[in-house]
Amino acid sequence: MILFDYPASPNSRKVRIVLTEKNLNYERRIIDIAKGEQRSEEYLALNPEGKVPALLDHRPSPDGQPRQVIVYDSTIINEYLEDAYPDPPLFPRDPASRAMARALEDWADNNLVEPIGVLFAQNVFTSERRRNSAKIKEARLRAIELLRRLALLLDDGRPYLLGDDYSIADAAMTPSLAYATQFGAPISELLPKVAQWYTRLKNRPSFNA
Ligand SMILES: N[C@@H](CCC(=O)N[C@@H](CS)C(=O)NCC(=O)O)C(=O)O
Repeated sequence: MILFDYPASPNSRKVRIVLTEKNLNYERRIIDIAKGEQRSEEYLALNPEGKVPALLDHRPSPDGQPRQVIVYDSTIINEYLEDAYPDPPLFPRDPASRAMARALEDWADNNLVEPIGVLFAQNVFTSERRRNSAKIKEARLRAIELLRRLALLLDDGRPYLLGDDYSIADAAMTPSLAYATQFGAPISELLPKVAQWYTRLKNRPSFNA
């Protein structure tokens, strides 16, 4: 398998985490999005969306013919990985819990990502002199406000978002949690249950994927 990714991209990291959790070997091809490589003709032929990540796998077709499979979008790649490589599973079996896992992943991608995007842009793409400290403070607080939703889930003492087992919901939150912490959202002070859960995520080998 080849993963087309960019080290700092949270969506790419979400897939690297799942590949590692599933003990899958893969090669990395870095697409430098800061240089616009995602819009090269060669890459667009693989992923017409012009974004990272994308995954290339080799799997025979249903009639047994060798075949290259290209999948893009982190959520869809992770669902493909679950379907193609079900062990160990990262989606629960129970349909209601599966729906919850998907809802949490979707929330991480579409809601939590918003203040994290601001923190990332301010801290990584903006020179220290031009940084907007009011914007940074607001984004940190917004991240905390959003993460209260996870604190409610974790309030009953469960180790992971869906209960006893690590799942795609935990994997999907990890990149944003890592950036929230790195860029100063006061999680350990204000949301101790979230901080404890985050420590659990950090202790898994996939955290460094
Ligand atoms: N829904 C897509 C979003 C992918 C995405 O936005 N990737 C960003 C990096 S995290 C990217 O490639 N940005 C470059 C661009 O939009 O030109 C996914 O989950 O994979």
